[in-house]
Amino acid sequence: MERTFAMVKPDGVRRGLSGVILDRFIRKGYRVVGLKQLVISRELAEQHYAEHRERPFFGELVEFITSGPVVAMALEGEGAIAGLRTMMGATNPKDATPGTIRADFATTIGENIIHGSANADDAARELGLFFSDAELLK
Ligand code: FUP
Repeated sequence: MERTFAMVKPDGVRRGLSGVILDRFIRKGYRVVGLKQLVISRELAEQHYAEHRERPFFGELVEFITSGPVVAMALEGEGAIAGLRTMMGATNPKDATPGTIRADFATTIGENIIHGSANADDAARELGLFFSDAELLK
C-alpha cells in the first residue's frame, strides 16, 4: 500500500473544482487519509518546489502557488503514486491525454490545476511538508 501527496492548485480552488477532482480520486478507489485547504507560505512553496529553484519560471511558480488557497490531499492505495500521476496527465495540459485531469480541466502549463508527487521519495517528503502524523488517518 502506498501513500502519495496531491494538491489542487489555486486555479482549481478558485474555479470551484476541488470537489470534482477529489471525487475522481475517490471513485478510482484511493482512500483519503489527509485533507485540508490552506494558503501556502512563501517558505513552504520554496521548499516544496526546491528542485526548480534554478529554473527561469521559479519566481512565477512560487507567486502562483501562494496566490490563494490550495487543497492538500494525502491519498492511499495500491500503486497510488504512479496511478495518480497517470490520472493527472502531462505537465503541459496541451500535451495531456483526454480523460486526464489536466487535459479535462486546464489549458496552460502555468496553471495546470493539480500537483502530484513524482516518486516515492517526493511523496514522503511532500506528505511531511504538508501534514503532521496526527493529521493523517492510521
Ligand atoms: P509535474 O511534476 O508534472 O507537476 O511537473 P514539474 O515538477 O516538472 O513542474 C512543476 C510545475 O512547474 C508545473 F506544474 C508547472 C510549472 N512549470 C512551468 O511553469 N514551466 C515549465 O516549463 C515547467 C514547469
